[in-house]
Amino acid sequence: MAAEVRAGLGARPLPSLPSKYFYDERGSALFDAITRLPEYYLTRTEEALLPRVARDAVRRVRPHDLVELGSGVGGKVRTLLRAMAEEGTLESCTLLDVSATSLAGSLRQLASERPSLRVEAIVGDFLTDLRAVGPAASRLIAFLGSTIGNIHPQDLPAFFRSAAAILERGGAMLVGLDLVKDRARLEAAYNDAAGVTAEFNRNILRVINARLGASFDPDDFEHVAFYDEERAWIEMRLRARRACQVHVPGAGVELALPAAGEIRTEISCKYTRPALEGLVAGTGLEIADWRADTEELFALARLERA
Ligand code: SAH
Ligand code: AVI
Repeated sequence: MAAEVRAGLGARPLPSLPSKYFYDERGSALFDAITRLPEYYLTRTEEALLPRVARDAVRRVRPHDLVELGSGVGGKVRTLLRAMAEEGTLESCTLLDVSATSLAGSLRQLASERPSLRVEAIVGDFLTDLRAVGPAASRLIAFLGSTIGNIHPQDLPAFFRSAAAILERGGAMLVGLDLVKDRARLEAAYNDAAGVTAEFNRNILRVINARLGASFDPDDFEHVAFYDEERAWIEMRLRARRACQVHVPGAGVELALPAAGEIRTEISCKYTRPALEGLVAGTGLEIADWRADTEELFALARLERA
């Protein structure tokens, strides 16, 4: 963490922080609140698509094993497990997330709902730690919620290759993607009227304070989120309300920010099918199915071993 934060805060012209550090217990709860906001159409649109897409994927793959990446505190894993149980294929499940508290909550819930299920939890980073997931003959990977959008597109081909490496032939990965759409709708989803996203954004500073002894005052920063049409991503930043000098002893960083100086905290990429096809090409995976809602807000893509 120290090395990542040092590299990010040292970047110029725009210092940055890795978005995976939003998700301590408070950050995970704030994200959960975001999923219920009227402006944040992503979660409810995906949840409406998921039962049918899950059933079709299970009929096609007949997975004994489910792996969910970035599983969080949500209940989507239950929809997937139900689909597997109904087809009689369910044996085991692995959850991988950076948030240990989210994993602990999911483990408790699964233990009470499905006591005979073999469940493993891995605290890790889905960009670097997929090798920690053991082999399985027949596996479905779920990567939902548009979390793929938080990965820089230049890192996606390597991510797809490492996902392909934990799938045997016939295995598949379900990916939830937020789709390119009009700026107003996108920007509203990341600038909610109740200010929950702003609080989520500032939470990353509390995490850096708690884990690296930093001296950020979250109240010194305002939330900024805008759509970069050329890159097809929402970018979240924190803008200093006044000049500030921040010490981050755990990372050996002294950060001087001028008034209105910004730190990038997240990108959230929006996709089209051709854009995803371009990034999947040559990675060992291919798009086998693509389902979007009638308004084309959100899509679930099934990627299979090529
Ligand atoms: N899958 C849920 C939660 C999405 S929130 C849903 O669809 O609603 C994103 C989740 O991914 C959080 O639980 C966060 O802790 C986790 N996460 C973010 N970056 C990660 C990374 N690099 N590696 C592993 N988990 C990560
Ligand atoms: C987890 N991830 C897909 C969310 C997103 O939409 O990119 C995180 C988020 N950031 C602001 N609001 C929600």
